[in-house]
Amino acid sequence: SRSSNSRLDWHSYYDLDVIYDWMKEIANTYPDIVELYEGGTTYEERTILGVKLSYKPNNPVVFIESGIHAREWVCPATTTCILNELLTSEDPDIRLIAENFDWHIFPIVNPDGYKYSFDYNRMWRKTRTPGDRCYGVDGNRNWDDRWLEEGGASSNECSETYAGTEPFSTVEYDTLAKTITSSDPTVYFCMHSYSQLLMIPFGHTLEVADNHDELMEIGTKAIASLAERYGTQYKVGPIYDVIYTATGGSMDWVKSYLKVPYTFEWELRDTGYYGFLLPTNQILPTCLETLDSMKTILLEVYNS
Ligand code: ING
Ligand code: ZN
Repeated sequence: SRSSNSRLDWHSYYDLDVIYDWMKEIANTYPDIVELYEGGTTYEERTILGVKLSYKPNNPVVFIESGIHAREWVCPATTTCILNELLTSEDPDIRLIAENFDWHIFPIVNPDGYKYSFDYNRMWRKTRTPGDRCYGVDGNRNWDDRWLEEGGASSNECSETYAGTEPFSTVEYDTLAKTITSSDPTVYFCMHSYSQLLMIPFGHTLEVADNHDELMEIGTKAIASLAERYGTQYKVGPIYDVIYTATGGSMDWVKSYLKVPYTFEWELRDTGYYGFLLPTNQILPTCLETLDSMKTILLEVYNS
């Protein structure tokens, strides 16, 4: 039996305002545990709204960044569903991870783009910053790590992977990076779709993280537990290996600049049949299997 905090039921995709209202509502419902917080601001002057979930002092921090790409709608849906599970689940392992980490959760770090994908163009990816000829910067190419260096990002403002005019040229990720820095995370999770991959650093080169073997070992266990529930098959590996070269990504910056030990990035369902247009009846299964993998990662971190 799944208790749900009204408004959202994870059988549909919801507009930005509905999701933000739900976040405000859970902050009111759980005033001792949930606190709203502003992770940054956007070009169109929206707030990048997040919540902090904390059951006790001195917990290590898990930061979740989701929805940097507008059209990847299953990401905000999954992230809000996971947030709801952390508050309502009675599974002892979920209670353990919920209560022994502090959670900084940002379901939609590109609210301008998300809104635009609802109202005007379902396939929108970037922010909504205007250029001379085209709109939008790719939020996952604008971070100050090998910015525009080795490939996989573009200097053409009309490209889907436009890196921006300089590192952190977007107010969105300039402000969000400061929030991440001050949250001092031990664990950093990013949510993307689609491809069914669990990725670790780096995107820029074959160079691997200093704790690559540990991340691979944990990631391998995580995709095994993800597969248990419905048989969904994932692959694990560095971004550069399993998907493509990309520079200026948030996880690479968090790993190389903040030296966060545990960094993982999901490419959620599916493998391309529906792609970004994942049917709504797959939201809840995607959430539950993703949480299974997250639980495995965090139990490993907790016991290490
Ligand atoms: N994929 C990611 C993208 O930004 C990625 C893959 C992850 C690249 C991390 C760089 C760093 O292109 C999607 N689906 O957006
Ligand atoms: Zn993405």
